[in-house]
Amino acid sequence: MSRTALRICPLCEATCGLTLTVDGTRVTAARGDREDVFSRGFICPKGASFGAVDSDPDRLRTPLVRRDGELREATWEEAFDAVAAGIRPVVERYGPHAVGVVLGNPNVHTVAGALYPPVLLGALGTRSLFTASTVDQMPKHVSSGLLYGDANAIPVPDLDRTDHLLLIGANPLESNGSLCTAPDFPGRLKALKARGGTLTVIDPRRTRTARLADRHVAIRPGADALLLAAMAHVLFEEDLAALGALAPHVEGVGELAAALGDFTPEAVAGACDVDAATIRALARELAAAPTAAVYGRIGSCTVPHGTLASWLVDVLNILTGNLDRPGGALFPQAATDKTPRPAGPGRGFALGRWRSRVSGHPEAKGELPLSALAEEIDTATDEGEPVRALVAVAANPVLSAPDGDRLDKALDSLDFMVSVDPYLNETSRHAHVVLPPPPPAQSPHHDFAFNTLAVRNQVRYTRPAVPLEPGRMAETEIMARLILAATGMHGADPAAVDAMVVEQTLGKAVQDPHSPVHGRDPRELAAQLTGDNGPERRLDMMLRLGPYGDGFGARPDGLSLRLLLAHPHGIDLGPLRPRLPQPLKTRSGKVELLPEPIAGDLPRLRAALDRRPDGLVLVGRRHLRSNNSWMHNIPALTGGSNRCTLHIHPADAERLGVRDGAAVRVKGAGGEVTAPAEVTDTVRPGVVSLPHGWGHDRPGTRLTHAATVPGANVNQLLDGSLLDPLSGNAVLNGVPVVLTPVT
Ligand SMILES: Nc1nc2c(c(=O)[nH]1)N[C@H]1C(S)=C(S)[C@@H](COP(=O)(O)OP(=O)(O)OC[C@H]3O[C@@H](n4cnc5c(=O)[nH]c(N)nc54)[C@H](O)[C@@H]3O)O[C@H]1N2
Ligand SMILES: Nc1nc2c(c(=O)[nH]1)N[C@H]1C(S)=C(S)[C@@H](COP(=O)(O)OP(=O)(O)OC[C@H]3O[C@@H](n4cnc5c(=O)[nH]c(N)nc54)[C@H](O)[C@@H]3O)O[C@H]1N2
Ligand code: SF4
Ligand SMILES: [Mo]
Repeated sequence: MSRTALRICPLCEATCGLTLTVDGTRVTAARGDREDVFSRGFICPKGASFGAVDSDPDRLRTPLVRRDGELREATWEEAFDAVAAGIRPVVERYGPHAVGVVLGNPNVHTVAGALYPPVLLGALGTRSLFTASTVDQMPKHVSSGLLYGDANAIPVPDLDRTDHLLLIGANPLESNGSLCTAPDFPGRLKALKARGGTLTVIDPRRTRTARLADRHVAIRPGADALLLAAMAHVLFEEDLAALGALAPHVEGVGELAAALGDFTPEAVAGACDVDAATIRALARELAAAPTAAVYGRIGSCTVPHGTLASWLVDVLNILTGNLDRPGGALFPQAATDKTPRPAGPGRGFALGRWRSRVSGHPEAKGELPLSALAEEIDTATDEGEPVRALVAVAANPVLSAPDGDRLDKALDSLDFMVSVDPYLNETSRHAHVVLPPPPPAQSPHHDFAFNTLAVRNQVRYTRPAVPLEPGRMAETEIMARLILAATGMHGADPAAVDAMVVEQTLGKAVQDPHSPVHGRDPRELAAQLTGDNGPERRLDMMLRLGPYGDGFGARPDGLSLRLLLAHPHGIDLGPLRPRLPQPLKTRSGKVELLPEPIAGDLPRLRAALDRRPDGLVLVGRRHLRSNNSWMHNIPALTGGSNRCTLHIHPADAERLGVRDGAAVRVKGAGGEVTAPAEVTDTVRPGVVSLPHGWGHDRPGTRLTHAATVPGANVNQLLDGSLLDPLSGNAVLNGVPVVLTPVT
């Protein structure tokens, strides 16, 4: 007998509500949940393959523990014994920083990934933290930290109400959006056009998104910060800057105008390969639109001036009065956000509080660059101990980060490594212990991360659609036990981890004069929490303390887990609303338009005015049916146009003697790879494109299907030395490469 169950899709940032068909314990179909308050029935091909992703036979069912060099199936007890025995001696002998933690992208797609890594890091006290953020959006965090005093205060474009959208280095028709959570992003762009709005896309490739645009500007990769600086320059020069209601909340406008003096459209045109008239037109259109939003993503972040480009995106929104107004770019307010404090000066954002041991990279948001992970393991210095033990959670840096070959060797040299991962893949094959989480249908879901980036305030929670299979352990429990094993409390009740967090959080809340529970007894509050388990009680607590919460009775209509469970399709909390100055945590209490670290980085941008790459540069691309490195094992999601080919413009192909379909050798600073050429004029001349996440040809993995079409690892072309200096983010786009046809 089949039944249906609701499950929020964890396969990309759009967070669509799915209706799963379940036969016994197997998901046999997935369709869009038409009653979902946010996604209203939308589904994409990846979501439709939820059942195949969920039931992939290569998913690990039991823990693996290395014995005599071989990873073998083991019991959970043996696995956690091995974790405790592996990590504790390293901490005791070499100190906490010798234990590295690597957190990958799926942590933002799981309940466990939101609730437990912060506890692990707090308890370990290590500074050796590396995450997927530094191969992704760290420039945006740094820019927000400096502008607003809060690295997580990221404005999102008001897709459904804007009159003019300027997309930079984003391809939501393939990615379904990022740092802008919007189920059916493509439909929302079409609606923008249908209501008479305009769409402009800046991308060196004529993507599916670019084809939808009213204007597509095929910029030279890596030059966006220059183009955006020139647009801001035009706003000042032509007296188009109009902050409107923002003016009292912003400082540094005059200083900014002076700092951008050199960046005229004529001065940047050569480096951008965009003519000055077009740049002026982009600025004028932005200023003239009744409302407008500038939005930048991967192509604007993973470049040498990623922080400056990310900052300039917000600068343009601010100068045109579009920040924090409907139709512009606004700060969402999620249901699990902390109790909003009253507006006023905050503690500000600090960068570089410590530095990486080998190359001296400054920390950003408590993290060191993922590009520096290999050297932090394989290089001894007088500065301290190398990383000798590693905890990797949902991370595959061997494919996702620069120079996987070096990282491969470094991981092999570790005293101990544990991976929390459903697959034995390029990274987890190096672990001494692999702890496999259950498939998504057996896990609960709430979008702690993405609701803070959503184009509409809403809240949804789905319990596991299918009960845990015998022998499985919830990922939340795996993480709680891992924390205990890593911090000297091996064998304690995992519920103690949640209880401790509840006690600490409520203890703080009752002392906070702005909290709805100020002055109450934390034990009385803890006793009121509902939920079947620790993570549910923590969700209940966060909802009740949050901006829409019931305040444990203070606002009886407010949110709680109980109310959320009574609304299985979610609760709509309304459109994005202006919030300034409340979100600001800068020392001045204002938006600090020209922060010192940014001003200090402008000379480097000025130096780029004269730069013209003389050879080919590489950019990435995403395919709708893929997701980073871990979905190539699903037959339904591979094949067709989802292939690891090198896109090359016909003019370049002709000049270099590259034939369509023939193998080409691509050489970069970190190594070389071979891929079949796909000659296409969707890339601009001078640019070639390879997707990332491929290269499934390493031994010792269990990815049966992926190994049959392994593709090439584009990140082997990088040596890890190219970074955006302020954020430590890897440069993944606009990288110089040399091609030779394979004969
Ligand atoms: N050249 C180039 N490189 C890039 C990019 C690019 O555009 N170009 N993009 C970068 C970006 S944006 C990102 S975010 C990174 C991603 O980098 P990573 O996070 O390292 O890679 P992913 O492939 O997302 O998956 C990480 C791991 O999570 C595991 N996993 C899947 N589901 C779960 C789960 O529910 N629980 C747990 N514990 N594990 C799970 C997978 O098996 C996989 O091993 O890659 C970056 N690398
Ligand atoms: N289908 C699918 N969806 C995904 C993912 C996936 O792997 N597959 N990954 C998820 C993740 S982790 C993330 S972070 C998001 C990313 O979401 P997006 O940022 O929308 O992803 P991309 O498709 O990589 O789009 C980046 C675009 O930038 C362009 N570009 C490259 N260099 C430059 C440059 O210098 N300047 C400009 N202006 N453009 C440039 C590229 O040609 C590309 O079209 O997608 C998420 N969704
Ligand atoms: S768009 Fe993203 S969240 Fe929605 S169904 Fe597709 S993969 Fe899932
Ligand atoms: Mo990402």
